[in-house]
Amino acid sequence: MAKPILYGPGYSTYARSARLAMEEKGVDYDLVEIDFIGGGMPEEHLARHPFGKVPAFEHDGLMLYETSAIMRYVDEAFDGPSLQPSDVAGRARMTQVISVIDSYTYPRTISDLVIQRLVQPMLGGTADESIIEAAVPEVDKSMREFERMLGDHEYLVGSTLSLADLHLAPVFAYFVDTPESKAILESKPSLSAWWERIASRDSMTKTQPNLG
Ligand SMILES: N[C@@H](CCC(=O)N[C@@H](CS)C(=O)NCC(=O)O)C(=O)O
Repeated sequence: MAKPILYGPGYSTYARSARLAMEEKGVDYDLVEIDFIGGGMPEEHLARHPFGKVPAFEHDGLMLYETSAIMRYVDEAFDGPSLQPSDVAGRARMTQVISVIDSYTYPRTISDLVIQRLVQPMLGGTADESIIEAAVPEVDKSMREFERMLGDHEYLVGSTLSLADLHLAPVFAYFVDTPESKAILESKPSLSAWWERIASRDSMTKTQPNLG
């Protein structure tokens, strides 16, 4: 089977989720770095992703974009441990968590909090505190929901690692670097324990972004 190619920068949370799926499956892949900070999305990448986002994926003549589609393809097309629950309810829960992350968690945690608190200062700008102030209660709402979903389980969907955990992990990796995460996580022991469990996986070490 041909080696898959992932197009996306090492610093992208969505690209990292797709890479985590490949690492967890033991799939050998090539990463083609697409840098969009500063100069915007390179023109040639729009042929792979008409909406101008990363990542995009290529395998055996198949071109795909949208991270959840890429991750499911990776899980189903390659050997290795299954990353989706075997029962219908479990798969529905996994889809629910992924949709929550895409619709509510990523926009407030990354697009608002992380961009303002971590990225703006890195680029020489100043954080817009009003954006952060508005985002924090919404970030907390996502995190409360993950805490509830985890309950006494080790992973977001029961006792086995799934694509839901891999979808959230890269978002979390940036979130915990914000000072706001401390107060939010203080009251969430299951989520804090989940993060320690996930952060120590080899797949996370291998996909650690190099932020210079
Ligand atoms: N729905 C897309 C979202 C991907 C996405 O938002 N990627 C971010 C990077 S993590 C991006 O491309 N940002 C560039 C931009 O918005 O200009 C997916 O699931 O793959």
